[in-house]
Amino acid sequence: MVLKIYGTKTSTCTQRVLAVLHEKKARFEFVEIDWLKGEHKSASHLKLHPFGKVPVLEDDGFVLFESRAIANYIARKFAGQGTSLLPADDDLKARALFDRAASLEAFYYDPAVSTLVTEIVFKKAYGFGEADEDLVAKHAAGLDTTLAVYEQILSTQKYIAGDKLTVADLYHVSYGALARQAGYLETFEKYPHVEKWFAGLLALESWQKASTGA
Ligand SMILES: N[C@@H](CCC(=O)N[C@@H](CS)C(=O)NCC(=O)O)C(=O)O
Repeated sequence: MVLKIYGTKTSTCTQRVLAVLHEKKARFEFVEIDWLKGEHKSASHLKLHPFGKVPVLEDDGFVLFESRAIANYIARKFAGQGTSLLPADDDLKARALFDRAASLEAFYYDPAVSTLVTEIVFKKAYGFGEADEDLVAKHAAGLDTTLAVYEQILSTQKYIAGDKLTVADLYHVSYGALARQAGYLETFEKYPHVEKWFAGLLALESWQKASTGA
């Protein structure tokens, strides 16, 4: 049975998972959840995702929510095809560097970019009022501090977890792409290694497909 993704193609978290599926050249069925109709809060969707969000993976009766966990599951399930995307299980140091990259994304990068995008893009798009300028300033500074550290890391390795593309790189793309459009392109461009890394991610065919819903 082909695995199923319940998601919204325009959502950042769904695009994170789609990029991994395309990078792994995995077959999947996509079930669009229409936010405008409130389908993510329907009784049937709440059975799959108790927070009423997207995305959700369903694989032969196994149900999983949280986009990064889904990304890792896909990378392991399709280990024999497409780009590897995870360090070898028996490589202690590569796994530690992968865990560090995943933590950097979750605890430093994502809070900054997701707040900036929510305040500047989503609030306007969904009519939720004005951006909170104090929050924007705080997270703009947080993004700059984070990318300054990334610059050091990326000056000695090609990707955020080492010299190979991993799911940890792909975790970054969807919110980063929107943050760049929302006025923070210069924050990336200020750091040449970061800019080279991120431009490379944006150019991946997997990301092109994920971001255009192809
Ligand atoms: N940490 C979760 C976040 C899930 C999430 O917030 N999804 C958003 C789309 S990116 C959503 O469904 N928002 C609708 C809502 O919260 O009502 C993940 O990575 O899957």
